[in-house]
Amino acid sequence: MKSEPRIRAALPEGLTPDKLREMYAKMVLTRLCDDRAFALNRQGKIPFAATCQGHEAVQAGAAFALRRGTDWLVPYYRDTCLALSSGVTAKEQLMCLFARKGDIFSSGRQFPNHYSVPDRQIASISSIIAAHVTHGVGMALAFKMRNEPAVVLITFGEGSTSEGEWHEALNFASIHKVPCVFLCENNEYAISVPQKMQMAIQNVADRAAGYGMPGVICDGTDPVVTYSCVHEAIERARRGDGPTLVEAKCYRAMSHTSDDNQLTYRTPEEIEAVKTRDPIPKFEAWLKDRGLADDAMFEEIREKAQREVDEATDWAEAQPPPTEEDLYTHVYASGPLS
Ligand SMILES: Cc1ncc(C[n+]2csc(CCOP(=O)(O)OP(=O)(O)O)c2C)c(N)n1
Repeated sequence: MKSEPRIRAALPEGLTPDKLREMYAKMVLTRLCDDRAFALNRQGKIPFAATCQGHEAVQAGAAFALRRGTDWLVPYYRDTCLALSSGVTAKEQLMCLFARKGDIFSSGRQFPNHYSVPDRQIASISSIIAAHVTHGVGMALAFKMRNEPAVVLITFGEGSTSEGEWHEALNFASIHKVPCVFLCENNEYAISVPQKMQMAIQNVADRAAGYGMPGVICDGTDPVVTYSCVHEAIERARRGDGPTLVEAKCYRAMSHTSDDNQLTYRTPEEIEAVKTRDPIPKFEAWLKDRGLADDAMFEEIREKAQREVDEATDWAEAQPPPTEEDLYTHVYASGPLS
């Protein structure tokens, strides 16, 4: 790592060589968790999984742009890497997939990636697509009214931008200069619906103009580029200059979920082509080019992540399932109602 001092000068504000390697490690950990989830599903051990393969770069870049302990994340169901990069552990991820009693996201109800981790500034997500965008704007408005420095990062896919609530949220946020950032992870599909059947424009970012906020496009297969765009948008929001819509162009490498078969709407050639855009080898090349990592380091990171996922799997599988009494946890208010 002899060239680090020279490289450091060229890195975006807030990114150090160690942070870049940590970012890479989170991307690898996410990929291995994702592979494990699908393998467990095919083994009949877990009923359902949602993939984030192809989204690792946009999510790692965005997570590292957040000010930990201050900023809030309002994610959607595809945000495994955002969550794992924001303090969620592989054990917690696996515990949720196995629907064990100790699942801290959804109390063993097995709706994967429906995070709710307030102690790590991750708000509960909504399965109703785009509904959480209004929730996130409401949170950001509260931070503004209380003069708190927090910025809220709200994520969603391009299909969600067809929902009325999405438009209402952006309109309101811009009028009131609410401290939030809207991050669209544009993977070109909403389940089986390609973007061209979803909207008559090429870029989701163009929608920002209709609400009087900046719309920025970034390469969502590059974590450093995404980090820079999201970081700039977050600091703009923190200064009180209002929200930004960032569109990170990425892709979905697998079927929508374990219940979907992408071969019913994608050609084998398209699926093959998508593999050439894998953000992990791309980031490896970026790190190597700058003398920030080498093959031995990648191997070490991969082995460590594999051990972590293996241990998390064995541990989570051995945990007890929820009991009958858990059926109503988080469904009705507990304690006396006043
Ligand atoms: C209001 C609503 N309509 C339909 C669905 C079913 N649904 C779940 S995910 C999804 C696709 C969303 O696509 P996009 O926002 O592009 O995100 P992606 O899954 O591609 O990451 C749909 C239509 C839903 N959950 N909520």
